Amino acid sequence: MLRRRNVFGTEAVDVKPHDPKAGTVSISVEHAPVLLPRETPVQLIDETGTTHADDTYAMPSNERLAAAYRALVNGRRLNDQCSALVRQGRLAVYPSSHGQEACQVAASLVLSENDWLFPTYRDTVAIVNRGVTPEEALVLLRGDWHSGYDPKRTRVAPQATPLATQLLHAVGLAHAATLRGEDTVVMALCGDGATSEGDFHEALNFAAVFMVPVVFFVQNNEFAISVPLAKQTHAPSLAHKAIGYGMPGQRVDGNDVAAVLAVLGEAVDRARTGGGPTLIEAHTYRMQAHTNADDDTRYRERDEVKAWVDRDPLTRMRAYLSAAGAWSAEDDSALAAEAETMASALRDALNSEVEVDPEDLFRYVYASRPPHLDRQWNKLKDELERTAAFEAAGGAGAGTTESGTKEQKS
Ligand SMILES: Cc1ncc(C[n+]2csc(CCOP(=O)(O)OP(=O)(O)O)c2C)c(N)n1
Ligand SMILES: [Mg+2]
Repeated sequence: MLRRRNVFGTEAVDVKPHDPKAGTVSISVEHAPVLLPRETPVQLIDETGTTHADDTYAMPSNERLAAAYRALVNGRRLNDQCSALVRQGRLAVYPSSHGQEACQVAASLVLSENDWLFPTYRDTVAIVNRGVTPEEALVLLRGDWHSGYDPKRTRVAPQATPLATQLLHAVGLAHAATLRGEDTVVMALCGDGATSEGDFHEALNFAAVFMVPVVFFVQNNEFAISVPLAKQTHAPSLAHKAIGYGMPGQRVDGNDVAAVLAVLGEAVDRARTGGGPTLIEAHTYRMQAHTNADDDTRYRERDEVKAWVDRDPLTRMRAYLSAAGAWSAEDDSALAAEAETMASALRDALNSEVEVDPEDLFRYVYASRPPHLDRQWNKLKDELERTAAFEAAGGAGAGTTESGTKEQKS
């Protein structure tokens, strides 16, 4: 018999360990209701900056909220700078988390140094907040061939583009850490669309059965490119899926950084003290298009977007901190200067030209290169050599030489 923490309190409950031979189950039906999320998302500060006391989740300290607000403002500046760099041709693509910064910031702030973060393509602000530099984070999105950072340095896995694949990796790493006796919790991020993937199911099922210390954090931003949530699932909420796996689920206002910090923090504590995984759904909104390659005016009304702009995560936190006497106009100026310094350094870094080796396109996938890739490389090499020879002979200007002009006339 194992002694595990009750999912919503410190009181322990006796549960039988899963033993397939004995046919026992890991949690009894009478405990099932504590796994259900709330009917309405947890909210500690509403869009006007007004507080709502909660019996389960305590308000974080003003010091912690001020640190979170600084990260929100820097995160917004990073998002908007990256979107501008796409338009300037300096980044190939940027999936912005503009509007989702409260989730981004809280997901990294609740982790300790030994913990790991498993992000998606949209989570650049979260990984920068954990210590990856903006320049490193953007190497992939500017079109280089690999991740620009060492995952082990900051304990941030590479940003995953194939949906939900990172959830399995996250569970594997967390399980391995437990077997080694390490004090490591893993935060695994995904979007609402990713919850329809088979990998999502497999990751949650494995994590629950083996009581793996992982927090699944779904940023429900209402869309998977142009597919709205209503076409994604018929579940009462995404957090309700947790009970099907036997883990607690919770819903939180994803634009209230105080609530996201409290709810994620509680789940991280539970994971760290042997209480197993949790599924958390943040209700937020993708305020901009999916990426620069998407036109969101084709599938959603401007009024809908405007209603979410009114629930901006930055505005309410500024209002709360100011009313609490924990933020001043001078703090605004200092923070704006800090954000501009970061944005300017990022522009400089991305305005420099990179030297890439075209053969890297064909390296590192196979130990020895198969014939079809060899043929492709030889074709490209030939093309590059002919271009180099053309440029060495004067390039486009070669046609203006005397002989070239004569040839053209003839
Ligand atoms: C396995 C897989 N299938 C399809 C895609 C194409 N795709 C890229 S982003 C995306 C939408 C994902 O939506 P969601 O999980 O809600 O994340 P969001 O982009 O809203 O952050 C899709 C379908 C993919 N990247 N991977
Ligand atoms: Mg989404």
